[in-house]
Amino acid sequence: MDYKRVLTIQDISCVGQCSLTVALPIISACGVETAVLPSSVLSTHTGGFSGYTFRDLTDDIPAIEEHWQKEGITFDALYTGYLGSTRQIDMVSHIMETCLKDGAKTIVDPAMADNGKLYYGFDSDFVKAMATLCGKADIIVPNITEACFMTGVEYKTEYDRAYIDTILSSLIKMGAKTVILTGVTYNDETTGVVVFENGEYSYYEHKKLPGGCHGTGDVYASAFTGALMRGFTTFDAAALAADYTLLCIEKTLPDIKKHWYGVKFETCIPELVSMINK
Ligand code: PXL
Repeated sequence: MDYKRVLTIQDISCVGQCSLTVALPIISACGVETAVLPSSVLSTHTGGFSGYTFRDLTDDIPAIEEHWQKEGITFDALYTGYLGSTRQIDMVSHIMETCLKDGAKTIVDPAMADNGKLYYGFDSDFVKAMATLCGKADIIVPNITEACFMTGVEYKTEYDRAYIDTILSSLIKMGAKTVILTGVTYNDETTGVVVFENGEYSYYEHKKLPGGCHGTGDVYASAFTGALMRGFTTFDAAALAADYTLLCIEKTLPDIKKHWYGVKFETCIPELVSMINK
């Protein structure tokens, strides 16, 4: 088996099933070495808890990068999720240039917004910086809200293919290369992900569940990264990640009142391992 090493940069929310506590187990379960660079430590994520702690680790990043350079440590891919500041985004851009092997893939999930709103603490300067980072990445994994914030396209909850095409062309104008646009819904029964690669649109459509959960974007982008590193095509990795995320949501929904803060992705890891090794 081809053994790949991915670096993922995002926060650690100690409790809340998102960012690194999701990326590390999911990418590892895919059979891929997963190095982490925690950008900050929070007691919980910011989506529904109050009074959480926040330790910014930005100042530690340059020394970590320098040490890796001294040791000759490089990565086959870089996958970024939630980042805490524009300064952190600049540092991630630098790491893209110094710590990756030739031909390494860069995957950016601009984790900063959902359902038409920015997450707590983000502003238009952050959106601009994230759009610049997305312009440098090989693959971006935004939801419709994030895509709209970065491109200035009006956010809509009901739309047609022409609206999605407008978002895609605006992302390409911004500098994006391959786009995986999540949560694209054209009718009441189904939803899916759009894969836009080499100017070609494809759509992986699947059933729509009666509710959503916090943290599904992180589960999705992590499974996508793991599958891509295991040699799946972009479309097949996007489809596998959708199937896995759906399974995780299905396992969580019956208990959503108590378990409102994340998805029970651990319960579906055996299925993820089978899907990856098929
Ligand atoms: O990508 C989700 C996420 C990650 N990290 C932190 C968050 C959130 C979403 O709310 O608050 C700290």
